[in-house]
Amino acid sequence: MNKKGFIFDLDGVIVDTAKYHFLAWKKLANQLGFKFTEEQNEMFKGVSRKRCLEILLEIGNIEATKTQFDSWMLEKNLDYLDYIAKMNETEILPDVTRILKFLKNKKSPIALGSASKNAQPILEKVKLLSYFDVIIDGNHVTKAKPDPEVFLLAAKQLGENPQDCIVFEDAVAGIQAANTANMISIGIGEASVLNEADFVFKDFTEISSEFLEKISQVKKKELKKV
Ligand code: B16
Ligand code: MG
Repeated sequence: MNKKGFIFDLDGVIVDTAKYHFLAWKKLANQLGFKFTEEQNEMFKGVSRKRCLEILLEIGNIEATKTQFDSWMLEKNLDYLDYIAKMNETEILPDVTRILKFLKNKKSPIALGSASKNAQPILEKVKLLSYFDVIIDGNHVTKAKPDPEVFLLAAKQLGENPQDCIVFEDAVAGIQAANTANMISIGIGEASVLNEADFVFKDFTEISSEFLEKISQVKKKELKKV
């Protein structure tokens, strides 16, 4: 297997922390006097914390002062951290560990490319931190997906050319970021939603070692050969 770099998004790819984000945002919305639904929470996937609060306040039609905005962001994060504190290995999504073990055995460089500022503690809680050579998260970037900054920085720190990187993502904005970075994009989720991805799988149980070996031999522009 060639030395391709593999970059994983966190929420929706490695663990399903979206449910905890939802509970924390819902609590804040209810406190501010309006409802927040799971359907609305879909808009928050892959989106930065600050942008999520902006969208939430648009939904509730609420104007906030800078002080209120900052304190609501902090409050939401503290509630979210309470959920994170209780996480363990059982929350790793199906076959993620198998794929990470396979790549590690092949000595493939592995990075995390996530919008979350809580990425490192989450990986520690689920005991996956040691698989990652590089962690790029919301603390390291200034531009949110679909900007490719997070993935380009991950490639740089892995010492890989972007065209030698493969990204696993569950959010449309993340797939767009990977494509703009000229990386092979693999969507994890619904094909109808992630239709801009080079490949889409429902989850990692559908990804074989043979497939990983094959895409490791090609660049994005040669994908038709796979
Ligand atoms: P935090 P990802 C994203 O993670 C989540 O999908 C998104 O809902 C969340 O707002 C964002 O992280 C920021 O998270 O509040 O922990 O900094 O999918 O990019 O791994
Ligand atoms: Mg995600």
